[in-house]
Amino acid sequence: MRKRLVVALSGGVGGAKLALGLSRVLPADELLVVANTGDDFEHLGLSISPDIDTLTYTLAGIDNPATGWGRRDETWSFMDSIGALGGEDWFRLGDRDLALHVERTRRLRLGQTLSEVTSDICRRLGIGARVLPMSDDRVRTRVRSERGWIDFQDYFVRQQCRPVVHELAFDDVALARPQAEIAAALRSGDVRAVIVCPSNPFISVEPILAIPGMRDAIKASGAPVVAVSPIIGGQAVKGPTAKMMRELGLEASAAGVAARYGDLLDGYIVDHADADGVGHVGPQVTIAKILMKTLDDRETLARVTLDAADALASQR
Ligand code: FO1
Repeated sequence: MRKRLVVALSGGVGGAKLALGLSRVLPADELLVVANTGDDFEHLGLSISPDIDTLTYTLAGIDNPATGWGRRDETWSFMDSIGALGGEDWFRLGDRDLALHVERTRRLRLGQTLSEVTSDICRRLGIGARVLPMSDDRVRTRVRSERGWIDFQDYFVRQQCRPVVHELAFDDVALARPQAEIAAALRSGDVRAVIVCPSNPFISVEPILAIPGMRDAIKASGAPVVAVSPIIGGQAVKGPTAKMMRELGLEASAAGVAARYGDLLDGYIVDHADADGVGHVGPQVTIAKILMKTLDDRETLARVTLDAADALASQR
């Protein structure tokens, strides 16, 4: 019986790009995308899940191509009015995007789980693949800078990643349980590959792996685990990955990211620019073009990643 299911771990804009590539080369029922929820926060009285929404909008083809987050064809009347009233307008919520946050908040207050809300929104947006939060329990990423602990979105958006990061914490992760369908999928024996998307390892992937039982479930799935480097030529494609690695005293390189994942990885997809630096990393390296500018780039990288996983599986 051929193993069918691809489980992708994703957060942020880079992860969503590869998730889109995977969704275009796999049947809908063969892709389950695990969304980081450590970036979630309450803002303006709303429950906001940025990485879920970035995945949802991207897979639905309604993402803002310029930013990678939020929706295309947006209007900003609400933000303009909030600003005029002296309210908080540093976290940009477009009028169409705002409706999602208001509706999700309403349903969560009714007692629905984040998974139930997310699944229904994906269905309404015509997304066939499963997009699920890593857990239905609350996890919050916080950053310790020279001025003490700050919430993630305050660091990432309001302060535009300027503070120096001395430490990261995922509050309440020790109490969080892997989302039920994800845990069941990993136990099914039906997993073809676990793909770690090119997301920031610290803020997008480690919250997922820090959930008790998640890392073990991935390893026990029997599937090859293949990551795509989020670093090209020593630089992050987007966001603070390289800066964070330097501030945390780590080597800001593709090899440094592989080392961070430890023994989790069986395969690692690295750009030509970093081919020389990854000779000594543990996982089996595949050199490919990993900068995704076009839709075709996304699909090609998805195929390269799946081929690497299949090759590893056949070696078992
Ligand atoms: N990122 C920004 O840099 N500035 C914003 O104003 C902003 C608003 C925003 C609204 C909704 C949403 O889903 C994401 C948004 N993001 C914004 C991105 C978000 O902060 C990051 O994508 C993740 O939290 C980190 O990957």
